[in-house]
Amino acid sequence: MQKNLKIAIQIKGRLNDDSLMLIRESGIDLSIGKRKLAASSKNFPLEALFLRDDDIPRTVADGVADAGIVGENEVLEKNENVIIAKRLGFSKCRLSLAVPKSDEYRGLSFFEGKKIATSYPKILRKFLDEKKINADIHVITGSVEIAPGIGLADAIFDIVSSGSTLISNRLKEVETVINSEAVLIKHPGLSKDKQKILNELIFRIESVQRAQGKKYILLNTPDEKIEDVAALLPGMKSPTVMPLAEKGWSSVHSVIDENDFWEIIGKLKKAGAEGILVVPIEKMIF
Ligand code: PRT
Ligand code: ZN
Repeated sequence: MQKNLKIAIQIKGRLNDDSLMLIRESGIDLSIGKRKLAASSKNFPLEALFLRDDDIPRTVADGVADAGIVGENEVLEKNENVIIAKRLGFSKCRLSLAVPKSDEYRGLSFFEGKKIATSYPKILRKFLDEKKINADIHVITGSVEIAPGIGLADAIFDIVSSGSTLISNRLKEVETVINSEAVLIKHPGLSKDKQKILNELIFRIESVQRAQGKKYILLNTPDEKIEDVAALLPGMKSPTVMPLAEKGWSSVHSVIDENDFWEIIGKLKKAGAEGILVVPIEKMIF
């Protein structure tokens, strides 16, 4: 009997939706029970455990879960014995030092002897030690950004994404200490069977990730223009060219990057392409 891979997922919060979507897009159906503490799959040997993100690194280190999806910031702060198996590319943010907007900032020596409020004391301590800065770390959980305004600290060390929370609290970001994104972590001593399931999961995740930002393009072109049109389409290897029922015309298929989309379409039309169709790609498997 094959054992299931137990994967820890944030129960609610910023990571929950994207984590579940990634699993679904990997073709894994999860039936989530009413109380939403655990879920199992009928079409893949996987079980999900729903936890607070702070608890995920330890749960994976202890082997209660075999793997987990969590912010890299939590992995670094908790410093548990886990391995990052795959970077997932969502929930991107950074951990930064910020000071009151009105303060003059000339460099890290600003923090010498100052009080810094944070929920990430270990990451901050390591950074300050490396930079040989002596500062007082004041640990608070939640609403760190209000600490300078109410006189609780001189500066903060917190997660920044768009930067609007800092602006609305009259703070400015002065040093980025780490960049973070959601990561798939695993227990260091996974059994062979479980590692095999994890490998299959990673293979599927990579196929989904590869397709992100890519479009499948189909177009018609007079045969004499095939070369000009094909030169504009990088494709996975080279574009697929098929004859149309109408003599002297062909259909060309390829994959393009969403970012290059409008530029390429304009060039294709100029080169003689007609009837251009652009469709989303769900997965790309090499
Ligand atoms: O309840 P639980 O403990 O599970 O959740 P949580 O409240 O600890 O975490 P949650 O759900 O808020 O975030 C989970 C993870 O998402 C974090 O650990 C990060 O890895 C990642 N992430 C990405 C963020 C942000 N972006 C983010 N913007 N986590 C928090 N924020 C907060 C930040 O604390 C600050 O208050 O948003 C504010 C800043 O956002 P901007 O856009 O105004 O700069
Ligand atoms: Zn948390």
